[in-house]
Amino acid sequence: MNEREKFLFDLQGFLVVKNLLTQEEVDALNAAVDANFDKRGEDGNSHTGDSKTLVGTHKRGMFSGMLTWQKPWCQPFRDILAHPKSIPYLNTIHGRGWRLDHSPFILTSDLKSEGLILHGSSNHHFDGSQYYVYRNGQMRCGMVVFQYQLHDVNEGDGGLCVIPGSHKANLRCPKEIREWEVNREVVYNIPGKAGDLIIFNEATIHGTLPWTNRERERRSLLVRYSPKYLHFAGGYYKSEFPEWVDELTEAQRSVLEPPYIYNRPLIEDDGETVVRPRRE
Ligand SMILES: O=C(O)CCC(=O)C(=O)O
Repeated sequence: MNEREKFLFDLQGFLVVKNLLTQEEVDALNAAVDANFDKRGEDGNSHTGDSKTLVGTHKRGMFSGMLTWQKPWCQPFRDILAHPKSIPYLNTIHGRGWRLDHSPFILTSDLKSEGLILHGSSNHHFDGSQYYVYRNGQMRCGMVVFQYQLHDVNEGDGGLCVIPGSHKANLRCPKEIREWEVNREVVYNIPGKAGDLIIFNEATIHGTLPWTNRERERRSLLVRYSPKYLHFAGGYYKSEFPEWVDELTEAQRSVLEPPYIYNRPLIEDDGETVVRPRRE
C-alpha cells in the first residue's frame, strides 16, 4: 500500500485499487458464477427503512457458499481469500494478523433492485467491531470489506455508496441522510471496472443505491476481514476447520483461523505464512 493509497484510505475511509484482478481472474470468477446461477437467492439483509428513494421492485440478489461450490468452481473464490496483491493492503490496514470474518458473498442487482439504508459506525460512540484509528504512524480498523467488482459500474448505476470521510464523523448520521432523502450530494456511488477492488471500512457510512442500469447487472464479490482478535458476523466454521481446509494453501488456511492472538500464523507481504513475524 503506497503513500498515496494510505493518504486516500485515511482521508476517505475507502480506496479504489484499479485492476487488482487480471482479466483471467475476472473471467474465472464470472464463469463460476454463471455455472452456478441457479444458486442465486434473495438478499434477506437488504432493507430500505422508511426511505422513498431507496425502494425498488425487488430485493438484491445474493450468492453465498462459493468456497464449497463443486470443483472447479470453488477454486477462484478460494484463490481470493489470501490474494497476493491484497495481502499488503490487509497488513497495512489491520497490522499483523487478520482473518476472514465470515463467508464471502456476491451481491447482484438488476433494474430496480432495491437499495440498503446507509449504515456504519461513526465516531459518535465507541464500537469495537467497526472503528478507525490512526496512531503512531499506523492505521487500524475493525472489520473492512474488500469488494471485487466482477462487472463494470458507472457512477449513477447504483450499488455500493459511501459518505467519504464519515469513518471520522463525530456526530450520528441523521436518518434522512441515511435514507438518501436529503443531501444526496454527500453520498458517492463508487464507479469501477470489472477487476477493480474497492476497500472500505465498515465504520465508513455506506449502503446500496437502487440499480438503474438496464443494460448490465451488478455483480460484486464481498470478502470481509477482521483483525485477528475480532469476529463481527456469523462464521464460516463451527467449532473447527471445515474438512476442505486441507485443500487450501498455508496462507489461505491461516485466514480461516478463529479469533485469537497467541502463536497465530501471520501472512507476510510476500505471502509467506510465519508464526513469528519477520518484522513488527
Ligand atoms: O456493496 C453494497 O452494496 C453495500 C453492502 C452492505 O453494506 C451490506 O450488504 O451490508
